[in-house]
Amino acid sequence: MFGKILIANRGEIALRILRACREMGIKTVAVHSTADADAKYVKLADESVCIGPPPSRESYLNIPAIISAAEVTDSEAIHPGYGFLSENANFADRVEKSGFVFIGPRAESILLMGDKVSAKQSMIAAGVPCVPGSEGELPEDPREIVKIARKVGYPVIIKAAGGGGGRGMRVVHTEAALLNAVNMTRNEAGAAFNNPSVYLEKFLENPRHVEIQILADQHGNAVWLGERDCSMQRRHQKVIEEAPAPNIPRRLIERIGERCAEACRKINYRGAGTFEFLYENGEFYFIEMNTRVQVEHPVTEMITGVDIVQEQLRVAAGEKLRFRQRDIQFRGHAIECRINAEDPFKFTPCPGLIKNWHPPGGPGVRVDSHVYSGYTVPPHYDSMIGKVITFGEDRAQAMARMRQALSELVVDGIKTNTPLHRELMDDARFIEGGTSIHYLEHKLEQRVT
Ligand code: MV4
Repeated sequence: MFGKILIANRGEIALRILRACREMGIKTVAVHSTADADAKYVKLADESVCIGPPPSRESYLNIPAIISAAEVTDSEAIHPGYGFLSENANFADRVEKSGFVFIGPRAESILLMGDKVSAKQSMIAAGVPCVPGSEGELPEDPREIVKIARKVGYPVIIKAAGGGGGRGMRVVHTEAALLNAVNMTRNEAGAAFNNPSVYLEKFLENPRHVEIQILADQHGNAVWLGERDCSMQRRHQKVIEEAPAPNIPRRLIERIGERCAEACRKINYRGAGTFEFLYENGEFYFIEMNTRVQVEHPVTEMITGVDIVQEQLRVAAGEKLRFRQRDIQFRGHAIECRINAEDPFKFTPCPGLIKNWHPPGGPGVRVDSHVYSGYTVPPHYDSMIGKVITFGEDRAQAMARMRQALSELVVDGIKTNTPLHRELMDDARFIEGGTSIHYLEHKLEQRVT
């Protein structure tokens, strides 16, 4: 196992990685911008290095500064967390070429999944069900494009190969609008991702977002750790996640999970990863794969007992997975509420001084947060200040514990989205379970403020 690693991230995930290291006896190096000099995880780390001024571009995205920090501290490996450089194949490559281990997949896996056309092609080849559409990128010939769309049937969606996470997409309802939409998406994709390649899919009108967590080692072993329902979202930002996904037949999930694990073996994947699916009318359709640890990984940890960050460290160090699929047992239900420093009605960011922070506690309650009373949320980064996760023997108990946890949570001095979470825990449709990706946005439109 590594003796010392560098954590190339900030906020709650930096603290989460630090905790995993401490438990395993691994020394930690925190890197931080000048805005984060007083952060809790910086003080808790064995060493720290300032890597630049507040803007991410000059600090948390500054590849030479991060690699230099690893060199001067004699770190053996770099954990990228989520966001920032976590899915940057060039970073992974430069880390490894500089003699450090990148705690994540090989650069070529990041590249393969970063291009949504090659990702989808590799999943079709591996037997993972995908949304029907153009097999590969759309051709230049307009008549061919019209033919493909007719065969798929309207509505269709045009997506940029270099996009993902909701960027570079356009829904098309009629043949009259098709070619113009393809051209516009191509132009935007060329400018935004430096890659004009686009593909076409059947547009699913009211799906749920259900994803499968996997873990793979460097010895050809891969397991799936169940699914998460992340349908409660606004503008592609997840708000609540839960595991397992309510009201989906177990046999179906098991079949899909096995396919994902098998796909990992086929592409020689290493590390933690997430297969994103749309789920509609009893069918799963693969859309994208994420090659990083995700914000919502704790709900999977709660129902499996697996520490995903520790397993990332173990497989990166070359160890074999310590469990087989049959050793993975799912128990109970977990829900995560993302706590953001934002206006609960207008969703504008609200950085500033937290005068009082009282996190909840008690049985089945986990809080992953780096903040404390007297902490100032800087304006330069993501507004998420922490996550409240509850576990219960069943969904009703997890929700009851979340209601209690949210009623105990105090964040004084700044606005947060806690009132929205309290409202959602009493929402009849959410309580029923299985709301679609559009539910929250529709609900917010109707909300009188
Ligand atoms: C779709 C779709 C409907 N049909 N693809 C948005 C983010 C990106 N990961 C894929 N996205 C979508 N792809 C087809 N063929 C609807 C969405 C989508 C969405 C997906 C997951 C979570 C939230 C979403 C919000 C709007 C649209």
